Amino acid sequence: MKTAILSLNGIWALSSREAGIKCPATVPGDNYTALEAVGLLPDPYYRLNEAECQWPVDKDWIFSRKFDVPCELLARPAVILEFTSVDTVADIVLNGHRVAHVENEFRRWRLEVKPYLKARGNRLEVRIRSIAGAIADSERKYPHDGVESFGCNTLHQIERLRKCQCSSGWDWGISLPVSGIYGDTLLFGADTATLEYAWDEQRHSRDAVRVTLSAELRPVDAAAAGDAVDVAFAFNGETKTVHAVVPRDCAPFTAQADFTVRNPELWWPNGFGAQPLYPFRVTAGGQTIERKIGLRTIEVVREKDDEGESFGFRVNGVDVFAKGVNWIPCEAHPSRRTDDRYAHLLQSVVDANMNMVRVWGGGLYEHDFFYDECDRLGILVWQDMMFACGMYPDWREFQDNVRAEIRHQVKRLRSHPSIALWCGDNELFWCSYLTRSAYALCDRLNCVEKDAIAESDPSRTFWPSSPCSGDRAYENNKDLNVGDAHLWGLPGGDHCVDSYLGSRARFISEFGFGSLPSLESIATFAEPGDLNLTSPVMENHTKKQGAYASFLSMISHYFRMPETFARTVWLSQVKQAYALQTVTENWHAQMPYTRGSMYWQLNQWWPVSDWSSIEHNGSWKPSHYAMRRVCKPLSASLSPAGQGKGRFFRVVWDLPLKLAATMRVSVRALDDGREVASFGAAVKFSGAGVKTLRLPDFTSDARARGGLAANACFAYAEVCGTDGLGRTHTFADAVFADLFRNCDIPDPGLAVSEVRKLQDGSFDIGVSAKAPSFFTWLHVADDPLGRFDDNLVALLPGKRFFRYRPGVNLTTAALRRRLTLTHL
Ligand code: BMA
Repeated sequence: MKTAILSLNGIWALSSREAGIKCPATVPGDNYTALEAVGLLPDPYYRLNEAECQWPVDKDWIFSRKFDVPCELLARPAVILEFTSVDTVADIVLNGHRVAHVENEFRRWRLEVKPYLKARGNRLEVRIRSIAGAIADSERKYPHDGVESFGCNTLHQIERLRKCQCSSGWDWGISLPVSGIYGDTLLFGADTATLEYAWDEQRHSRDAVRVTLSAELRPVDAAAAGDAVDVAFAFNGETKTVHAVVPRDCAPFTAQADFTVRNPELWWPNGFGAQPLYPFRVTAGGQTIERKIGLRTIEVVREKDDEGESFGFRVNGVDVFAKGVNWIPCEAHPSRRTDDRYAHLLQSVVDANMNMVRVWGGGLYEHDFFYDECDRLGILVWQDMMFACGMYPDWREFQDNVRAEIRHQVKRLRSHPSIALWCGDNELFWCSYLTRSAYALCDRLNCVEKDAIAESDPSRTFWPSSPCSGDRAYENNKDLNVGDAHLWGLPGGDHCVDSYLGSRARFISEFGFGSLPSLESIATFAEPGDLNLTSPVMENHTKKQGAYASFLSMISHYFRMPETFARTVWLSQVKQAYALQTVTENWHAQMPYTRGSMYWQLNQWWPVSDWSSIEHNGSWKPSHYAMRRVCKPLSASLSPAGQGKGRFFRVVWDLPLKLAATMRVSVRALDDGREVASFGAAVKFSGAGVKTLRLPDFTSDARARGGLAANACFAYAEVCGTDGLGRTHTFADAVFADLFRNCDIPDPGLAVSEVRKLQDGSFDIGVSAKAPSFFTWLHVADDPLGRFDDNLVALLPGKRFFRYRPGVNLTTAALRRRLTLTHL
């Protein structure tokens, strides 16, 4: 917030001389959204339209507008023109004067423009160089070898531009190479200095936290040297004013004030406690920054042991198993990255009992709202710097640009309690074919990042790359006993999960299994005639070569071949859920050797077949419900068929509390669910841990199956426990003794027995089953934001209630009409 602010958001004009185009454009916004709105581009997501939407990449674009300036603003000693983000290479021209040349979507631009302003009829132009042209300009200027893409984006050498790297396509992404102006654009007045950033540092002792608040100021011009600025810090009921003096060299300077919070209420990750936030405000020269901080310590713990070195997060002294997911930008059109979308996706993370997201390096340093929500919800953030899967330049100008970008982003974000770690990039060093010179190139960039981060936020760990093994040890990233790991391409991993169950790593920051989007999502981009996996439209809506073949391979390994397109779609989602759940359970049960697992990926950039657990329209895929189950604080798993190590029942408890639980496994007949054998035990935890119990192996031992054939039974495992705070935790799931496809699974005769609308608008839905039902899937048509309390579950014969919270207003009759039940 700044006094005497003039917002320049709103309707601008967008033009391209070469293309002979002039149309309105909303700022903040992008050229694609503007061109689509006036019919100059078709909907790029529909059928094969993507190919017709590539021409804007060759055009220069001008965003322009007129404005008047109120006299009180013009009367200030300095008037600053601020752009939160300009994408990407552009000249900023005010009343015919070029006031800046900018080359980085991830930097904020603050330009002193008072000399060029007048009271009425100002004209501001942002002349954005075509993306292809900007890359070509750079190639002419720096014709170095070395810059390279590892095959993910369609624009050759987009690595030369500091722009969202996936904007020209990824192995899940449409190529939508936008240009635009994002975030707020405004003018504000300043006297001596601008207030640039504000952050906190904390020192925790037994009953108190000492909080040092800092503000960074930048003198408006050289004449300000020696001038004084009063900087007021308001925090925790106190205000302290610091009289700061502009240094002689007129460099940016810092003012600080100390506070003590007694009996602090600590901030915890989701599941471990509450997220109290303490607001603070810094005011200087009529400018204000407001933040909310959380009081907590966070460490990345790396301790040598017999097998290598541990890797995990410790918050307020408590080890937190990271149950997380990777985040990509939530929409290809920057204009559609709305707060509602962020809120829904991040709420879905905590509703699925997760506590960490990784902001992946091929996308964006996210909007402020994203981090505010993570703070509020207790989601730890693994924050990559925005470099992914490529070889980046190392010439001086590029390095300086990167240094300024990182300083800005880290100082912008460092007061967020949710941010757990800064990471240098995504997979720059991972590719085994890196040559020595390429390696050295990456290393030089990494050193620039490391220094810029150390200087901007010494309080957090800098992790060089994901994956890697530590400081300048990125080359060692194949050693799973050290650092973080991306577990892709395990032998046979597209076919079944067995190779995953035989592997382990300290911290799995990526692994994943793909699926098709739901039929409802497919209907947004395809016509009935396109509904075939190898149709051109369906092929265009997967960007990973061979994806459908691998889906079919895994489907046919576990399940009987689907006979319809609809069944293929659904089984692709079920196999994704099954694989994610089984693998996550397995890693989770290796705690504390393994200290975190983050699957690839939460969300979608457009409607596509990819690895996400939430669809583009916000609806939860079966896999999101499965993750919600396995990420509960108390979970259990039976080592699944195919592992060949006998039978283990593993109970995992995540919280630093006592827990007394009982487990029960019943072996039941597939045809009617009758119990033929059972095993039970009591388990006690004194804190987080894993208990492993050996059971008779019902896959190989017919007695343990009560004489039933392996393909005629299943095991139903249940755990119920009470924690030290008196709360009850439950978990239940079914496990087969044979592959699903080998079993004759009866028709469970599912029926909706009743639907009751509750006062708050949600519904209780009774579902009855005559025989056991597996992967029971409830779906309400045309309500993507609606949510069940549980889904994709095994049902024993009888009746079970599900709670549904609709995303739209529904009558009971409408709900009944729209509700469908599916099963294996
Ligand atoms: C990774 C990511 C992405 C990619 C994903 C799926 O390793 O870092 O670059 O989209 O796998 O292939």
